[in-house]
Amino acid sequence: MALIQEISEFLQKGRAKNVKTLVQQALDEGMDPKVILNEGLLDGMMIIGGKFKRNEIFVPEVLVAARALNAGLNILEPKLIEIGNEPIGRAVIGTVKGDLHDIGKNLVAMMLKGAGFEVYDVGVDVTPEAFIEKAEEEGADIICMSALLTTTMVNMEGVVNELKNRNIRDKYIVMVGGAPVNESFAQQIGADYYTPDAATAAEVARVAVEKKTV
Ligand code: B1M
Repeated sequence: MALIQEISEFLQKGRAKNVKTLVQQALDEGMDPKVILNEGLLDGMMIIGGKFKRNEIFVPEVLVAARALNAGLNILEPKLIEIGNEPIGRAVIGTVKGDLHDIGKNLVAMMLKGAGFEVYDVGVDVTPEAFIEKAEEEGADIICMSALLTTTMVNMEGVVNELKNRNIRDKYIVMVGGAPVNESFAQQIGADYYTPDAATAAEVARVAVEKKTV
């Protein structure tokens, strides 16, 4: 079996140690780090995303695959920086003010990473100011907000309003999600996108950033 395919398959099985060893082996054999990233690691993570979306696998399997992805990325990152591999976009993600739920948000962050984004995770209970300051600091393309409580989803609007107050609303794509959130709520608060799950969030973010940069 080709080394690249083995990396993808071990990642899907969540075998972090094997992924780490094989990524190192691929580098030692002189393989292009971008090929290892795109056709090995990210390919495996996209397959996991698809299976999760179709309910063929569940949160624990996604988390172990994500751990394997991170193990591979840790080996690959210095090489990617060396050759100047540009991420497909930069995303700031967090759970909104008053809300401490982070499992879904972490899954979305991992899928974004798996889709080739540079991800800045600002954590939970995040104020509008903190979302925006991080986005400005890192030159983000997209701000991703998660909420799990009906009492906190309203705080998503605070971020959109604060972007408007600062006259920078058009600079950012705003995506919202989480169990109580839906399409009509997203439209009502002036967000650009609502997505129902982590895999869709990564797909939609990729397309939205591509559209933004053309
Ligand atoms: Co909380 N909790 N909780 N809780 N909790 C819920 C959400 C609740 C529905 C349980 C219930 O009553 N049936 C309820 C909310 C009711 C409501 O508002 N309608 C609730 C409550 C009330 C509370 C407390 C207020 C309880 C209390 O203290 N009285 C309290 C609030 C604390 C706070 O946040 N201030 C609280 C606390 C907690 C724990 C700390 C114990 C724990 C959180 C641990 C953690 O996250 N580290 C917890 C948990 C685990 C849950 C449940 C059981 C599971 C949530 C979860 O992780 N789901 C939840 C009940 C339930 O959902 N069945 C519940 C798995 C996760 C993968 O799904 O986050 O929906 P989810 O993410 C999905 C999608 O929504 C989407 O992608 C993910 C999967 O692909 N998605 C996005 C998420 N963010 C996205 C962003 C996007 C796009 C997609 O774009 C940016």
